[in-house]
Parts: sequence; C-alpha cells; structure tokens
Amino acid sequence: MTIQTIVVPDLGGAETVEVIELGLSPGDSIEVEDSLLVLESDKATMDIPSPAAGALVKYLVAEGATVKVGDPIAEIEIAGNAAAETPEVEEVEQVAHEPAAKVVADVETVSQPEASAVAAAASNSAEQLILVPDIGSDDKVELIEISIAVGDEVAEGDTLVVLESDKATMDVPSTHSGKVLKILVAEGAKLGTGDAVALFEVVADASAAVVEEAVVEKAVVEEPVTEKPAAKAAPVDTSTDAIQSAPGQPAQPAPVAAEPVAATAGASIYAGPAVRLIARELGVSLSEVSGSGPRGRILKDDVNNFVKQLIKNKDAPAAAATGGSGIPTVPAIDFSQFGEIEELAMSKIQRLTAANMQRNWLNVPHVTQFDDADITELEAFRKGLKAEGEKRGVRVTPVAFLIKAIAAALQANPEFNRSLAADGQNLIQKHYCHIGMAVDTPRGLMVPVIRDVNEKGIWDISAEISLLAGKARDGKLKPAEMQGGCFTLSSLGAIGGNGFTPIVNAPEVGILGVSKSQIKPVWDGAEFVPRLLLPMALSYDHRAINGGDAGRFMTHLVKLLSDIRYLAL
Ligand code: CAO
Repeated sequence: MTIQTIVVPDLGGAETVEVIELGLSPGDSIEVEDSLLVLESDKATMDIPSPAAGALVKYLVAEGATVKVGDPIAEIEIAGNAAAETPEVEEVEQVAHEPAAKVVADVETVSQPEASAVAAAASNSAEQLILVPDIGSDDKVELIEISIAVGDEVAEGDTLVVLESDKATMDVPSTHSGKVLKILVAEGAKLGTGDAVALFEVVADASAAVVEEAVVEKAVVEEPVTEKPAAKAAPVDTSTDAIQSAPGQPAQPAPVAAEPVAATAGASIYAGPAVRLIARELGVSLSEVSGSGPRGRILKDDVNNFVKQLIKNKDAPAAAATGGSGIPTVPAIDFSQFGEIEELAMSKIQRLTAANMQRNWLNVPHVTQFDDADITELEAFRKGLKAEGEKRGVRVTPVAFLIKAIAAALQANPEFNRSLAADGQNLIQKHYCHIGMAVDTPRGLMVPVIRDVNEKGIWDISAEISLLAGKARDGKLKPAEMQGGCFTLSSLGAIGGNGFTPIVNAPEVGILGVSKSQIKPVWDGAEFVPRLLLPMALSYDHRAINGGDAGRFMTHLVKLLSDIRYLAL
C-alpha cells in the first residue's frame, strides 16, 4: 500500500481557490477520477479527481480554507505499488531545472505547467518564453492570426496572436516587452492557457512581469462597431461564467456571449476576470470606472471606490437611482424591522446564475409562444418500449422524444439554429444540431449538450440523457460536454406546473419549456375525447426570429410530437 499526497493541481490561472466541499470520510474507497473534494475560484467550481483507486486517508484542509497550486489537500492510500501520477507541481519543479535553450527546442511538446516553469526558469536571462495568459477556460482554442514577426519590437500589451473559440475572437496580449526571436506556433494550432507562443529577447527587467496578471483581449464583442479598434480591443473576461443557470435560464459553462458589463462597456476597458465578476455582481458598468492600474487597468479597488462614491452621492437621485447603469436599482431594505431574519451567503453558482439571468433578460428581446402537443399516442408507444428498454438497460422518458423532435424542427426551421453575429449585422447559421438539456442538480442548474441529435435514434438519445444528467448531478460534466448547444430544452414535466416562460440561453435564439402533461377533454368534431396534452412554451430572441418563424417552428413541433411517425420522414 502506498500513501499519496494529493496537491492542488494547476488552476488555469487562478491564484487561490476556496475549499467548498469535502465529500468523503476517512476510509471511504475511491475510484480513479472520483471527486475527492470541490474547489471554487472566481470563475468556476472544480472537482478535484482522485488520480488513482484506493481509499481516503484524510483531508489536509478544512472546508472554507483558501489554497493555492501545490498545496497538499488530501492523502489517499493506493493499492499495490501503482503510485498515481506525479502531481503537476512536481513536474513544474523538475522542468524548471532544465536549461532554457533545451526547453525552447521542446516547446511545442511541453505541457502547460512545464511551459510555466520554463518561463520562470528563463526569466533571469535575456531570453523569455511568452505564454498564453489565462483565457478563463481549460479548453484549447484555434489560433487564427499571428500578429508579430521575427525581429519585431513588441511592447507589453501588444497583440501577439488572435485566438478564436466558438464564442469569441480573442487578442492575446504580450506579457513582456522585447524583440521577437522565434515564433513557436503556427496558424491553425490549438492553444490554451500557459502554452508557449514566442521566444523574446526581453528588455531590461521586463521578464519579471507576472504572467498570470495578463488578461486576454477580445476583439469581437458585443459593442457597437465604432467602439471596436482592430487590434487592441477590450480585454474581456472569458471565464466560465455560465456553468450554472437559474430557473428558466439554463446556461452553458462556456463563456457564452460577453456579460452585460462587457457588452456595454466599449472596447477600451481593461480589467481582469475577477474585477469583471465583482462589477457584474455590484451592477457596475466598467465603462464608467477609471482604472488606476498599469496602462489604465481597472482594479478591484477602483470598482469598490466607484461604488462608495455612488453611495456617497446618493443624495443626487439620478445617479443613485440607476446604479450607474441606467437601470433603476431596488432599494436596500432592512428586513429585520419586519421580523426575524437570517442572511444566507449566495454560492458562487447562485451568483453566476443571477448574473446570467440578468444578462440574457436584459439583452434579449423575448417573446414566448404557447401550445399543447397531443402526446397520447407518443406516450402509448413510449410505454410499449419499457420491456425492451429494460433489456437494453435504457430508460426512455418523454424528454428523449422532445429532444429528437426539436432536432427535426430545427432542421425544418433553420432560423432557430442561428445566433446573432457579434457585429450585430449578421446571423450565424449552424449546420450542426446539438441540443442542450437543463438538468436540476443539487449544485444548481447545469446544461449538458447532446451532440448531433439529428443523427441519433431514441435509444441513443435516452442513454445520453441518463448519462449526462447523472454526470451533471455528480458534478462530473466536463466543460466540453456543456458547450456548443444550438437550442435548449427545459423540462419541468416530472415536477409539475401548467407552463412557464423560459429565458433564452443566449447566444442561442430559442428555448423550449415543457410542463407536465395532463389528460384533458378535446373536441374531435363530434364529441369530447380524453387526450394527453403536453403544455409547451417556446421563448425566442425577437432580434433573430420573427413571430411567423416561431409559429411555424411550434406548429411543426406539435405535429411531430402528436404523430411521431413524422419523425421517421
Ligand atoms: N409530463 C409528465 N410526466 C413527465 C414529463 C412530462 N412532461 N416528462 C417526464 N415525465 C415523467 C417521466 O416519464 C418519468 O416517469 P416514468 O419513469 O414513469 O416514465 C418521470 O417524469 C421522471 O422523469 P425524469 O426527470 O427522471 O427524467 P426525464 O428524462 O423526464 O428528465 C431531466 C431528465 C434531466 C430533464 C430532468 O431530470 C431534470 O433535471 N429536469 C429539470 C430541469 C429544470 O430544472 N428545468 C427548469 C430550469 S431551466 O429553465
């Protein structure tokens, strides 16, 4: 038996995180990848998986503790000699002893922690590896443009390369000033936080700059075109703000569209993810805040001072009443004057959910259309599948048919499979068909995405619903499993209710809210007959969808669900 100490792995740029959940007890057995504990940063909640099967010996931290990369957090006992992989921080130390020149030669194959260590090792020499700073996500994104050439003199903050995810185009700024000796990437490569971009001959002590202080700049945001300089655009928080959602507002974990602050802020705002988060939480538009940091960077203190100033000025009704954002604020009330109260801290998930809700509610002009689908035959057919489902180990619920029908309706009504382009002048037509499904979990709402639904049958879709809903509830969804949705289904059918108006999960343009089916009398031309009716509400973004499009989509969906033979056509 081997005892292994588990340390905080690379946090993708976050300096410290809070321990929010210790889910096991000493002696509990664990499998590889089982969650040992949960950490929470400014941007995301992270399960720390066990690197090996074994048993928990003890935790080395308490809930609420603040930890950083490399801190020991737990001890596990591993069967046999199969010691788990060396923790990332140890890899960092090993690589740091290697000569910079050798490491540069290997740069295209080094991992993120290795590359970080290389940067540290090189920082005292005249040569400096320039790394991708924190882009707020673990995902690799495509390099679409190299903005520097060998021999260029580059200033700190100048754009090095441009990355493009399916959500945004990001300018990656240089973390150092210096001369470009070598470019280590090619267009089309996939890059992530910490990957090496170039080798610089640095100017004076510029190599001491702290890499993680840098933020990613995003060239394509939702600002008016006039505010958008070609290269040096606003740094934007691409954090995984949308991991969770709220009732009526499922969201993806990816940095969907920019938050309201970014959307209205203009292209000259320079602030990091944590500052943007605080601004969002406080309802502060960063465009109104002056930055006191280097190169005008907005610091947390600047936001706090801005709010303090607003409070001081509360006698000036116009400013205070709008919270500086043009939206009237709800007055603060001391509820204790009415009776006993308790103040409960909102979790990160709840706060992010609230921010997403507000963002989409304020940005998207919503219309909701209602209809009932007669699912009498569908339900009879579905119940008839029960025995075969048991044999296959698959549980088929109405949700599988809904997802299949939505995919067919999207194909027949491609207006719903679009997003507004960031420039507000174009529409992006998607030729893939990935459907998001809101899942109610103890941590909040998650929206895993079932991919290529149009190519899958009911058995496969049902199996994926169970798999993804299970992963969501166990906190095991990977970011990629929550990205790329074209349309979202929010089913409260198993819970109840006659109807609700879901909020569009931007940048998607449509969401279907489904309530509990009920038997109701329906006139068939001669008499009332009992039919099973499924209440549905389709919310859509009226900028991208017209009422006529929505009417056709809904009518088509009702037809498909009322007679599922059409799904086979
Ligand atoms: N009307 C009546 N019964 C329904 C129904 C409906 N519209 N939809 C599902 N049911 C039934 C199912 O048939 C199942 O019963 P049987 O086992 O007897 O067939 C039962 O309700 C439970 O279903 P389920 O919830 O286990 O599974 P599901 O496939 O219906 O749903 C999922 C999966 C992930 C959508 C669901 O578990 C969930 O989390 N829903 C909540 C989503 C949410 O919170 N949305 C609102 C916020 S976001 O806008």
